[in-house]
Amino acid sequence: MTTETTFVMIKPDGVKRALTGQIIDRFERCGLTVRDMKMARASQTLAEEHYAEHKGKSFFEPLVNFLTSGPVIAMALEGAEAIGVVRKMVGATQPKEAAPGTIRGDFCHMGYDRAAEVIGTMPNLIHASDSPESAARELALWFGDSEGFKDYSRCDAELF
Ligand code: FUP
Repeated sequence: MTTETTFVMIKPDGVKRALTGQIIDRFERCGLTVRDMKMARASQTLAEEHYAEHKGKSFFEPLVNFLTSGPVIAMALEGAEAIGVVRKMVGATQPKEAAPGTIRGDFCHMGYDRAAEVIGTMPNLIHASDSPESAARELALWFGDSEGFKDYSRCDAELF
């Protein structure tokens, strides 16, 4: 088992819907350790860099506008195979395809389709790194050189 740290962000729709506690609870319950966390408002530049892989696509501009439309919660989460585990917990990109039991599947309701049509991009609550390379890039982008709070262990760490 490889211990990994992944970058996770609750997007403006998740913050505005007051879902931050329920979402973070899921990660804590499955044994992940919070190494860093902050509430932040992405600048235009940060949002464009975060979604650089989508530059040039039709939804890029609405996506950046959406990400800068309100505060987000940015997190560094550590655990065994954390990158893949968190992606599974987040669910499919399109809310209507996200399985029940996943964060998007459980919290994105039918109104999300309409919202996507209106704003030109899918407001799907949460972002999570999809590979070790993107985790390293996104952690550096949002948290800089900081290693986060490496100096503590969960009280149940010995059990896992
Ligand atoms: P994910 O890794 O699941 O967040 O998905 P992507 O990196 O493929 O997409 C990033 C964001 O772009 C999504 F959260 C929503 C938006 N998007 C669209 O609006 N339309 C698309 O066709 C694909 C992505």
